[in-house]
Amino acid sequence: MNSFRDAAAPTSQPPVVRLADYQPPSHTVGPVDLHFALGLAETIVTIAFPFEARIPGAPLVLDGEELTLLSAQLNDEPLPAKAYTATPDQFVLHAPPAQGRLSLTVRIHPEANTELMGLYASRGGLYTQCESQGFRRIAYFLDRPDVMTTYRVVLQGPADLFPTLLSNGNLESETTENGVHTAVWHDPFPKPCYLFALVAARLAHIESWVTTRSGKKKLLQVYTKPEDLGRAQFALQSLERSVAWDEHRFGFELDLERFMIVAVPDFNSGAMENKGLNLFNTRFILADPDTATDRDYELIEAVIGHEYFHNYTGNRITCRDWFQLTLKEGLTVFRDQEFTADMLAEGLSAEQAASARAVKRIDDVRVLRAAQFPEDAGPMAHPIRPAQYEEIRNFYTATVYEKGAEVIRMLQTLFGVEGFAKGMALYFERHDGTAATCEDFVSSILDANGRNDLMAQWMGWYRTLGTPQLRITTEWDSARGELQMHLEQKLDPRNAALAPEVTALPIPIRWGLLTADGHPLPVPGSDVLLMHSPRLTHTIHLPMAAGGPAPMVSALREFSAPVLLEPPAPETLAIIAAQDSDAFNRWDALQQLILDQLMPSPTAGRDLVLSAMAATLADERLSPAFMAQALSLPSESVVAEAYSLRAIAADPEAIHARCESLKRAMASHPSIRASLLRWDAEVDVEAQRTYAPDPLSSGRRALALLAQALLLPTRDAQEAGRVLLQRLRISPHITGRIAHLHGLLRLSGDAAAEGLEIFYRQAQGNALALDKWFSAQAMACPLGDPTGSGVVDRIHALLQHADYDVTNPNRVRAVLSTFFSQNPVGFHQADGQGYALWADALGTLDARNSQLAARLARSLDRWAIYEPGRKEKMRAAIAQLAAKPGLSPDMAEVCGRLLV
Ligand code: B3K
Ligand code: ZN
Repeated sequence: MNSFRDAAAPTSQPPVVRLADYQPPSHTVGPVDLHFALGLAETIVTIAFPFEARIPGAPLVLDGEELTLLSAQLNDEPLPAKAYTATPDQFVLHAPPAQGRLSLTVRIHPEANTELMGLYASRGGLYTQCESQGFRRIAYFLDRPDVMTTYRVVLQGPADLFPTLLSNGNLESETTENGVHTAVWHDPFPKPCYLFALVAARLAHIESWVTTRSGKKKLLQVYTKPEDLGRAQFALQSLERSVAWDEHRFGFELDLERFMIVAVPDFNSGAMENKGLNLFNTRFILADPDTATDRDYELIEAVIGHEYFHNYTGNRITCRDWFQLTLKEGLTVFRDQEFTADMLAEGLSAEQAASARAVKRIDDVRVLRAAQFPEDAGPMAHPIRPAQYEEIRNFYTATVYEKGAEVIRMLQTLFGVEGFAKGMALYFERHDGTAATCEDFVSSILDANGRNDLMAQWMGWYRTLGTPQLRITTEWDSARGELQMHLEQKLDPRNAALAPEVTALPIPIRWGLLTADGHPLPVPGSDVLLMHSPRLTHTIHLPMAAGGPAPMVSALREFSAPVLLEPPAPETLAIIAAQDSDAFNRWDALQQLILDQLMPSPTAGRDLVLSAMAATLADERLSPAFMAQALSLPSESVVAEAYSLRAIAADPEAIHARCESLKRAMASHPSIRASLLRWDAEVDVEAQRTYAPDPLSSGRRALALLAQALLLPTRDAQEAGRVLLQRLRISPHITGRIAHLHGLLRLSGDAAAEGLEIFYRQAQGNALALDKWFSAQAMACPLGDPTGSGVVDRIHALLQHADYDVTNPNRVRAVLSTFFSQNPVGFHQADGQGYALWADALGTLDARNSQLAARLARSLDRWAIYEPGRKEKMRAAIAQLAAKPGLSPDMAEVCGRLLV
């Protein structure tokens, strides 16, 4: 049972779970003994544990899902039938003694488990996914994160099917007798059941030993299917780097004797931080030049770091309840962002390191703006700690993760790296080994820095939704050298009902000054201004600038808060883009100029933005990785969001046309073109080198391949096709191959067909490379079809392809998620056929894997920002899906919220 369930809710409505209803568990339980008789079709599970009442006389109510009870014992005696009630979803011991030992045996069906939640079969092996509420699909238990105990696990199964048997913690014994393989694992760390994991499969592994700072030797292992083992090396190295970084940066030492990572071919999410036994989507483990792009390499290291860092932030200190999810996720995303930034900057000069860090920050902010800002503006908006939900599975969101990480980052901005680390140390001193709340974390950081006065206001970030808007205007008294900065913040109006007590949020604004001609002007006092009222005037005296023109403010450097800052005038943006000392703001100023160009009526002339781009390309202090970021347009859906902010209905075709037109203008501008041609030639030079995914090489590749893409529409199609095919044939890495395939698909016709054939052949036997073959087609929008009229037919054909596999979430995402989210022109066909495909495909998928389907459905979150014709068709498609009989609770919640 979940103690939050609202018993009074009418049965026709899905029950709402509320944070305000939290009650501690009725019983303490554990340690737990688990016994598995493993089989693909059928597995028999026995769970046994002592319990003790915390609330005298309370029934012992255990969660279950699709379980069949085979036997029940109390204190080693069979329980009489009237002593309990067992349904597939619940076990209730009506009048338990104050303490006792319960033992329950159930039957489950891993092969029939298409939800991939609980214990499920994937390509001949058995794997688990228990977060958030999958353990109840394995055994009856108090499936809630504040029930922490130790586990001893006996795994038993046919040795020929399951030569590898893994669970959390340490291996106590392993035997094979009469064809039966038995392994006994013990995890000495108390944990909630969502961190339980097992693997029973035929796997191979590589390993290494590391010595932690207290001198202990620890075993690190990566397991994959035998045929994939050659692609596991980078993952193991990333794990070694993660272990070292967490010790060095936070003093967190690996606490287990061994740490294992397992690659799972069918996996709903990216990875899972089970204690000592991380399970990963193959996508975030397997890397070689034929499988993983530069971006994949970076993501693999980030995800391996992320899951490893959860060992402290999530596992040692877990969440009291699922509303606190951001306590572990926001914090761990922040930690993995810092890890990546440190890895990128390693070994570079101070100036280069700052630029490398800026590139990482730009990446993160791009994700935030593309995924989280729209979520926060739409019908699924929720605070980073939601106050209620129907299905927790729907709340693994960009808001909980990405905005959650920004809220943590703001604390580091306020207190500095050392002050933040001091706060983390206090958090662990106070809460290690417990299930904590967001308040516990925030007060630790504030107390450690002597700023508990901020507590009440800081928690406003956890209670409010929507992206705050920030406006900064200045007044300059030249004679006195006095600058007045007027700051104004505006919260999302929906907070008036949700959190009326919050009138302003504490917003740290990192800022600096430039002279009118762009030179740095020292800021008197701190360069971080904490704004915590709706309005604020900050006055500074600048005697050195007196008598001259008004200085310029470069605000929100490093993107110091997750807010929407009203951009200054285009002329100011151009100077910041060219000269600011803060690399992030240089990029952002240029992005604002680009965005302005993509509006129906730009405020600046096109020359201004083209000159700013040309200047960026000519600035030798900037890295190629930065230049590639600077010249990459925002995605068309981000442009649609900008329309919405200006109260203009978005027309995807018109937006696409504007983006294409700006890209052509870039490729035709003499100075930009000359740079692009030079970088395009680098594609051939680079193809002669041995592939290495280091930041410098990948930055050069990014810029060279961007140049190739930008030049394409201005080239003779036949000649361009010939060059791309040649480059595709000889490229030594998939980073190049996929870029060349994208180019060929834009050209369409014979060149595209040949490119597809070549890439398909190159990808044989490599599921992850084949995923890219599918996704390239799902996102393709040919130059000759600017309205994307042929796209939907192509998607239907992909769904019928012999290699399309509905049982594999990666393949489903490669086609459906890519089409819904990365092919705006094709998806938003004016006749609504893209939306019809959305409703049909998701209706079918929901019956097999509701979590995946509900996630993909979020691609229509922003239906209301489009022009009336499409908007109505999207609404109708959502309504059609919502009305489907037998819809899962996950999907019902998403559709219900989208339609409000
Ligand atoms: N904690 C897991 C998320 C599991 C998602 C379950 N629906 C991965 C992560 O964020 O680290
Ligand atoms: Zn996580």
